[in-house]
Amino acid sequence: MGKGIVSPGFAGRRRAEGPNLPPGQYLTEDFPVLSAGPTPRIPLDTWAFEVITESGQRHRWSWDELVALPADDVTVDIHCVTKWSKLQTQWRGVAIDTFLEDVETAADFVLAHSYGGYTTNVPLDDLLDGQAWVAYQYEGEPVTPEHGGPARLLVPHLYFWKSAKWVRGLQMLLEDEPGFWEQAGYHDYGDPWREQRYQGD
Ligand SMILES: Nc1nc2c(c(=O)[nH]1)N[C@H]1C(S)=C(S)[C@@H](COP(=O)(O)O)O[C@H]1N2
Ligand SMILES: [Mo]
Repeated sequence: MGKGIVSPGFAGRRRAEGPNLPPGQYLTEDFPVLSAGPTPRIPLDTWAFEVITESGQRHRWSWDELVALPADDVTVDIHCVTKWSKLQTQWRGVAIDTFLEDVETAADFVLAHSYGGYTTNVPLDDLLDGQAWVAYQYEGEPVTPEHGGPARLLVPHLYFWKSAKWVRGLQMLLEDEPGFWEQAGYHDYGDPWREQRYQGD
């Protein structure tokens, strides 16, 4: 993602457009909140994350099981389709690879589901090999409800609408199925570096 090209001493708020900024994006230091509906509040004792295969098998993790899994601390740039980008955000979360270790699937596609009903689709390959996480800490603190806590999907190499807040599960699919924004005309894949904002881009 071009990290390290800009020297640390130059990483201040006045950094101009550069190799870290996809086309059409501007930098922001704030962390805007973008939610299509009300913020769900999910108590940790009822929270769960599920992987559901195309044959209907369910794999489930409670909150305590989630936080007991090996976690990664990652620093990533995030890019919203409304054109803000935020560089070097820090998260702690569990790689999607970890949840899929014992899951048998022939699926090529995933539909992520959130508490509250939001959905978004991502090719399975884009969630593997340390490219995506279920993130539960942001900058060393629990992810706030507005930003998707208790836990959100983090898929930083795609536009940020793919990073489902309040994630509750991943549904494995043999055929691609558009999610909430994709049905509304946003791009099926959403690569910020190719500026895939809308269908047809
Ligand atoms: N469940 C859910 N996840 C969501 C959204 C949403 O409305 N609901 N908005 C998406 C969009 S468009 C963006 S840009 C990011 C915003 O995350 P933030 O509010 O933490 O900045 O969340 C994404 N994930
Ligand atoms: Mo967004």
